[in-house]
Amino acid sequence: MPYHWQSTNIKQSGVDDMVLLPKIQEAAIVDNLKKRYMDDWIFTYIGPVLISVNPFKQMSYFTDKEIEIYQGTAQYENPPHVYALADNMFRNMLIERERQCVIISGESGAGKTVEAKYIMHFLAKVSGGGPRVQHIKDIILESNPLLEAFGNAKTMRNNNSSRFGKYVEIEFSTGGEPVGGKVSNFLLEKSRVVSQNSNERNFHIFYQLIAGVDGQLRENLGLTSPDYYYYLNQSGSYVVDGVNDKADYQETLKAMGVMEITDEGQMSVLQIAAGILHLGNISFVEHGNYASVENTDYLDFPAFLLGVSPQDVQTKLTSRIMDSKWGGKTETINVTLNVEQAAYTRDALAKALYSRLFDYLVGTVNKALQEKGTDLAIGILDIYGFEIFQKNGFEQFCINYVNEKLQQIFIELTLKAEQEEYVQEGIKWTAIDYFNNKIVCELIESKVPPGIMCILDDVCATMHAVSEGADETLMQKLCGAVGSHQHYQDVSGGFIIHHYAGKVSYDGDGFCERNRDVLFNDLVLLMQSSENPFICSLFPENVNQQTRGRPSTASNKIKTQANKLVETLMKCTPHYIRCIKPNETKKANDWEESRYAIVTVRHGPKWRGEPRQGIAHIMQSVSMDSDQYQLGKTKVFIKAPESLFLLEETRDRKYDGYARAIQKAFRQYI
Ligand code: AD9
Ligand code: MG
Repeated sequence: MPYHWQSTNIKQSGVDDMVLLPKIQEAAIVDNLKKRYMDDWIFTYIGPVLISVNPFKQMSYFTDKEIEIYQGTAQYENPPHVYALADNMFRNMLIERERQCVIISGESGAGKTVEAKYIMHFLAKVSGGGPRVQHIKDIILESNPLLEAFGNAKTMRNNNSSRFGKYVEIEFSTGGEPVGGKVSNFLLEKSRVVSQNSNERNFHIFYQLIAGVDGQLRENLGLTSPDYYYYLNQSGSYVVDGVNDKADYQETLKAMGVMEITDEGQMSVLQIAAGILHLGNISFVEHGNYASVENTDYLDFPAFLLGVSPQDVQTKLTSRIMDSKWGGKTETINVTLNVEQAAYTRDALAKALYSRLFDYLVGTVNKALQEKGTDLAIGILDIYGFEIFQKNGFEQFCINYVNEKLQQIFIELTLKAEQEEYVQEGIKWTAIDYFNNKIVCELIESKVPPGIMCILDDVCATMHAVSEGADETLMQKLCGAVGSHQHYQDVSGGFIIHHYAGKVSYDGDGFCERNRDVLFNDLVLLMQSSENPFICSLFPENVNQQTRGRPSTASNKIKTQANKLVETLMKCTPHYIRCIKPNETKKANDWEESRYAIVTVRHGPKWRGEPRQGIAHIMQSVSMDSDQYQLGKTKVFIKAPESLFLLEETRDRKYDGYARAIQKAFRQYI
């Protein structure tokens, strides 16, 4: 081990790379991780994949000193580290002249976002440049607090959970200076704006506003305490351990400044956020089968903040103009809404405002970055992990679909690379039986024969409005079309998908409505009538223009985005980080034994001599059975181990994509 590591007093036990374990089996892998974790070393390789176990405390080895140590060194020279991976991407990009990407996966709260930020930090530090380049770096780094303020929230599983997916591409000049970039965002969980589970919070920005704004502005925005607002008080959670909303508010303002959002623009952003809070406080009572606003005093503030008249807000939330076909003629009729429909309309407006505001903010980052279309780029994918809850709805369906697609890329890329390598290296190999999840992707997204999304779109298009029976019709149609698919199971009120990471039972309730995701014209017109040009600009659509063909649906959008992402990633040299959450307590030094079975394992060997002999020595010393590996011309190939990774998700299945990747592992030892 290089001298500088000895001087840090960090004791490292276990092996740096799981391929050095005598038998690459789940229990041994887990034990190795645990040992290292308990010695405060969170990183380990499993072949080309970097594993990071969330320490839930600040580690000492993320300073400028480590950045210096890892910069420009070969992977095996230092202990495994996210900086080693970042350095590898950076150098690979410059030397091979290839685009690079890193796919960061792992369950909620495992540390994906933290690792993504370390990578950005490393790249900003090691890449050179003058003032213009510094400005690009500032934008990239400051986009994090900005998008986290509006896109992250406290959930049961993570106090700073990303509620959107993000792919950040940093573009470089041929000399390795950041010159531009692009942020793509995926599927913001906008339902959180109007309701949250108990003990969870709404998006951070609302609490930041309440904690951070004072003086005249506080009065103008009508800010009181969080329990005053219906959109915040349903869950009963207001403060978060380790989060300082007041300080974060200042950080958000600073970040908006870096994105060159004018003072006026910033004021509009704050006004919309406050306006949403006040919108939520409009409640309705039944008035002879129709909804009326319970207390009209509550109309004034949201109307004021959104630049519209209180009367218009009242009308548009309690009635709707609809086209009615009668005797060959189309007439416009004004339909009065009941209490439930009025509350639904209010929430639809709040969600639309918020998601459009979020898209605007992502747009400001992109405008500031000015994508250049350079050949050299590093992409960082930080997306919400696979989700299995007690109750899984349309959001989980979309999130899990994106994860299926990522798994598919992993399989495609690692297998393709592996097989080419076997041929090059003259290795005899037989196909390893692994689960290719392509079949699950097809069940969801296929056009011919129609998959779940296609059938969902059909039902949404043929049922005139989202009526009570739409979800039931969907379940019947699904049963008829994909009922016999081996990864689909029909259950009362919903369906089960056998995902690569386990079975998930989806509740069909609300699928059609969430998929249609239409904003009624009345609401669009209301927002377009705003005195505030910024608010009008968030609603640019022309409601009088007939849309040709079917209107786009939410599933269509996520499918298009996911496939575009796949296309982008496939053009890059991929790198992988797998984040692991060692406990549910969010505490440091806590390794939940119950999560895995533990066995004892011997320490890995060290070799400083001639490579081929070294390999033989390693194999011997770890009692690797001779049928478990083959020597290639320049590499050693190891048979697929049981995978650690699925342990985290279902704990009982093979995850052969990773297993395949491990076979590449010995590269650095030769
Ligand atoms: V989610 O799918 O967005 O809900 P992530 O992104 O995987 O999730 P995140 O990076 O937000 O998890 O990490 C959760 C928390 O764990 C952080 O807020 C930190 O408090 C903690 N964490 C994670 N990684 C590290 C680390 N390398 N060092 C210290 C860490 N703390
Ligand atoms: Mg995250």
